[in-house]
Amino acid sequence: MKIFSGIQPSGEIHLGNYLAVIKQWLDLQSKNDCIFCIVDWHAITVPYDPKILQQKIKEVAAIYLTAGLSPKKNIIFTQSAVKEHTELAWLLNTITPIGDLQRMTQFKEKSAKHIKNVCAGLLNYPVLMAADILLYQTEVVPVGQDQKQHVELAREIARRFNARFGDTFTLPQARIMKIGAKIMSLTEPTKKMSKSDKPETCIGLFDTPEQIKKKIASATTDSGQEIKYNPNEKPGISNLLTIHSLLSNKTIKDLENEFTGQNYQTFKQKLAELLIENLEPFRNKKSEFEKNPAIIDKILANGASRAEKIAQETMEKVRLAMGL
Ligand code: ATP
Ligand code: LTN
Repeated sequence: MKIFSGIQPSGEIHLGNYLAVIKQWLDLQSKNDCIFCIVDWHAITVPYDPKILQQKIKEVAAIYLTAGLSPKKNIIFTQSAVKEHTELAWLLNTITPIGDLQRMTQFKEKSAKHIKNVCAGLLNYPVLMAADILLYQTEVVPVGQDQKQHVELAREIARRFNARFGDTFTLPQARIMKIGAKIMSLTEPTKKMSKSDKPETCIGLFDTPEQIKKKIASATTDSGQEIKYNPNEKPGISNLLTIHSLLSNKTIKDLENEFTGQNYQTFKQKLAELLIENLEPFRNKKSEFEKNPAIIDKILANGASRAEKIAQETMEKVRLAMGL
């Protein structure tokens, strides 16, 4: 199957990105044609620091590689290196009703958060995302729960384009994990863990053991002391159980049994140990890539030239279909 997905080079890549998305990519890479993108044009739709954007792009690439994504088997590249993404986004803008964009949950949330800086790019964000997906005739888009609505819109845009200009695009669909599709904030477990929130709300993949211990120890838990999964009544401990389950490959039921009669503090200590162990490769490899940034530049350049070939083929079809 043809797979496409991406992560924005904004903020610190966190456990939610890793458990809900990168882990899916790792499962998919052996049997599918996968493209993993670093979506820098999406990251600049909210205020950002141009001086550190390139460093952030490399950091995301380092995370992809450290997690175990193969640059030979998969195409790994930066969105802005393939100009066809903007060309297709513009063309798709002409068939996308503004109303569809205004009702997107992410647009409503982000425009409320950045009230003084609501640019047209933030509204058109899902059209660029549709272009990313449709350029590569993608069948499956592995993402977290919050991006499902955008993938559905991409499918609708493709359907509309095909109906108006003739069969051109494959209709994509989202792939979402059954457990862990939405990892919650450590301090406000009814909100999703997000890159753009304060550091104490999320575990970054490069966090030190001390930071991990501190953040888990102060993660919000619920009233009572029982280690029981119940996202409505006990969102804090349920989120921590989900994280444990995804890292240890134990079911939530098994974890509830294992921790029967124990308190939150003991559970949190065990979870912190598990996180420290699982994130160790990220901390170690980060310095390796920092010492030799040329490796990453080469991988991204190679990925961009492979991606560009596919993107150009699609664009030829699109221009012809639209009479351009
Ligand atoms: P921001 O919150 O600042 O928009 P983000 O943390 O959502 O950033 P993205 O680059 O937008 O990061 O997301 C990359 C991928 O990670 C997307 O597929 C998204 O659905 C997924 N994702 C992000 N946060 C979570 C989370 N808390 N739980 C599960 N998946 C998540
Ligand atoms: N909007 C996504 C990032 C993204 C993406 C994509 C994901 C941009 N283009 C194409 C999958 C496919 C987000 O995670 N916020």
